[in-house]
Order: sequence, then structure tokens, then C-alpha cells
Amino acid sequence: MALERTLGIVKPDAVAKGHIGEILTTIEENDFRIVQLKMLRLSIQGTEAFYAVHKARPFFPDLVAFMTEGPVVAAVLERESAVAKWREVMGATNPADAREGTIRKRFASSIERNCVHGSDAAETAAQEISFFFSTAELL
Ligand code: 3AN
Repeated sequence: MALERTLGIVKPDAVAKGHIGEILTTIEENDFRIVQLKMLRLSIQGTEAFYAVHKARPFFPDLVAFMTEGPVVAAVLERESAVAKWREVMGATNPADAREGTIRKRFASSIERNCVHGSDAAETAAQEISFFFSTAELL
């Protein structure tokens, strides 16, 4: 199978609690190559654009407030079936439903503060990667 790329984000809750290292280790233990990595503070405007698909949802204002409350770590992750595999390693959106051993089961406190993000499809992954990284950074 061909290599695929996805976008992973360590969200502000996990950065604040000191889980960047454990999450990156879990990524590498699951045979992803970390192609690019950066730590940054998202703007309100940028976050609204990134999550535009959720704009009409009742949780949207809280989601934007949460994602901008502190720095995040964005990473481009590569392996076979990267999109599906990263979602499996993250666990269910709601940590209460997440399987034992998944990142959300280990580190997330609620559906809103769920410690990591992953693209949901190959097309979305390409868009999300280009939100954080320039073409030159991905060569
Ligand atoms: P995932 O991050 O698992 O792909 P999405 O894309 O459905 O989940 O949701 C994006 C983010 O919006 C979630 N990571 C979570 O922070 C928040 N979210 C999703 N659904 C809810 C909900 N029902 N209540 C509160 N926050 C939610």
C-alpha cells in the first residue's frame, strides 16, 4: 500500500499538562514518520477557519476558545493508511467511549478537551496540512 499523510495536533490541554513527549512517542511507536512538526499559538480567526465545518454546531464558540487558550503542536504524520491509523491511535472523540490504551483514553478529560486532533479523510488531511505547513516545509 502507498504511504499516506495526515495532520495530528496536540491540543492546548495536553500541551499544558506536559503530554507532548508521550504523545509523540506513541506516534513513533505506531510506525508513523514525523515529517514536520511545529509549536504555535492559534489565532481566533485561524481556528474559526480551520473548524469552519463545525461553525453551526452549538459547541463551536467553546471549541474556538479552547483551541486558542494556549500553544498547540501540529505534526504531519506519514505511514500506510495514516488517516485511519491515527484516528485509531487517538481513540473516540469522546474519551468516555475511547478504547483502553488510546491517547484520548489516557490523556483526555472530556469530549471538548480531548487532547488530540486528526484529519478525518485524505482530502481533509491535505487541506489541514496546508493550513499549518508551506509546500517548502514539506519537501
Ligand atoms: P474528531 O476530533 O474526533 O475528528 P470532530 O471533528 O467531530 O471530532 O470534532 C472536532 C472537535 O470538536 C472535537 N475534537 C471536539 O473537541 C469538538 N466536539 C465534537 N463534538 C462535540 C460535542 N458533541 N460536544 C463538544 N465538543 C465537541
